[in-house]
Amino acid sequence: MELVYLGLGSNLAGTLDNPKEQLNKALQTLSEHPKLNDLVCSSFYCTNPIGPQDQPDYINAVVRLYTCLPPFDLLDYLQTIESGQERIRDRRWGPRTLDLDILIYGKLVLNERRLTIPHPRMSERAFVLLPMSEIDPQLVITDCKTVTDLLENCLDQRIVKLQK
Ligand code: 5RW
Ligand code: CA
Ligand code: CA
Repeated sequence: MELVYLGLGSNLAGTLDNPKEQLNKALQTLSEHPKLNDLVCSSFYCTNPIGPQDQPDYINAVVRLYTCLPPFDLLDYLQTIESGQERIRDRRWGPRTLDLDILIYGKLVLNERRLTIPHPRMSERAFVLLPMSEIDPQLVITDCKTVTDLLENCLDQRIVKLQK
């Protein structure tokens, strides 16, 4: 079994009521997979968009789980969930109903066209680090720094914890 952290994001309601429901639906689907075990989800956070600014705020969260799925099988499953929730691949870094990213997969380091692990920008994003620190504040990311250490460089990014 590998310890995996996923990033969840949404800033479009799609056919649901709001982006929060997109995350709730994705969580439900993730938890139904027989090979994704012991899911723990952080709080949801409302976050200013990073990248293009002409889009709504995001709802972001992080999930920790255990799995025996190989990384590309896990990626396939995440992309199936994204498609099932009407993700439209419009422009790069544009708004979306659902984004599911593999942030960390055990101790794996991978640089391939479809998949880079650890996620290349996670160590500078409050919308990843703050929810992650809720689950595992002492988690070591880049072989030297903890999530909590890395968060210190992200204090300028606006992020608001939502009530559960
Ligand atoms: C684009 C990440 C540029 C880093 C991207 C960049 C987001 C987001 C994106 C998300 C928030 C990817 N995804 N902003 N921007 N939350 N708040 O999930 F430098 S696009
Ligand atoms: Ca992403
Ligand atoms: Ca993605």
